[in-house]
Amino acid sequence: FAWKSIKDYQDIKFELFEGIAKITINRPEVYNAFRPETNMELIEAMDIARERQDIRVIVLTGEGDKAFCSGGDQNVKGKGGYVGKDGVPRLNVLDLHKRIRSMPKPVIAMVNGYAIGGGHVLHVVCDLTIASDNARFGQTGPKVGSFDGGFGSSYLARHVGQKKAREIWFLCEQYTAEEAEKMGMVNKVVPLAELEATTVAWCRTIMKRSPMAVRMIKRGLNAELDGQTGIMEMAGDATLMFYLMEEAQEGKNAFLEKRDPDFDKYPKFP
Ligand code: 1HA
Repeated sequence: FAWKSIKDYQDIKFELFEGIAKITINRPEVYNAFRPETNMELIEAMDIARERQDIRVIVLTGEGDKAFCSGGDQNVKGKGGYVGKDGVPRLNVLDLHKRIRSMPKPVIAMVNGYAIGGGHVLHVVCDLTIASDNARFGQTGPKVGSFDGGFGSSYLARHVGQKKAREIWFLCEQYTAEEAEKMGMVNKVVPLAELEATTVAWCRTIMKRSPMAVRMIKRGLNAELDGQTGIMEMAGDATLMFYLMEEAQEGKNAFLEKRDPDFDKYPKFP
């Protein structure tokens, strides 16, 4: 596939092909572990992908054939978070989770190897996961002095059930791609050589569907778990659709024309 760079970064690659944005964590020497700068770049790329009209689907992956992402970079873990070049400790991968969750376009994890710790949470947060047969999945928090009680546990439990989620977190074992698929946290497993082609094929199918319908389904599925924030995001999209109706335009036009709005002419659906 003829991926074209959208923007150059230090820790990630950000590329486009057809309507697909591919974001690749590019730190293979640490199995694509993230440091604060990595997350800042990922967040910026997600924001650009959200805005751009020529992007319909986002694919998140890791460089090489060893790892998707191995979580927070243990070399820079300090007191209070992962320490960036500015000396400030941060847990800013949580801001990335929020971006993926709120993204009005599907985000697909293309898992090409280890998805471990905070790297496992990243695939959990994505809308879909397509994995290569060499991929391995697992949490490590309670083994290495961390935990993610946010989406990394509650949303995981929605995928695999409460008992399995507790097993994954309490034992910190690794699971094969096949086991992860059986558990319901992976959509499809393919040989590594077919991973990208399969992912692009899935993206192409999604891009044939109605973007607004896909967006509203994502909002609806999120809302159940995301409380007030989930309802707010779904309501925001309802407002967006209302603004597309003549009835909403009439309210604004009447205000600008200093007259009473005439809403009687619009249909009242039963
Ligand atoms: O829990 C959170 C958060 C919670 C709340 C809010 C924010 C959070 C943000 C982050 C996190 C976390 O991510 S905690 C979990 C951190 N990650 C880990 O515990 C995974 C550590 N890595 C491993 O367990 C293993 O490396 C592995 C299962 C992925 C692969 O094992 P393998 O095949 O035996 O390879 P290994 O030799 O261990 O790793 C290859 C190279 O990659 C090593 O470097 P080298 O000795 O060749 O120079 C290894 O040090 C490096 N590497 C792997 N993972 C990391 C790493 N370097 C830094 N950080 C890593 N996470």
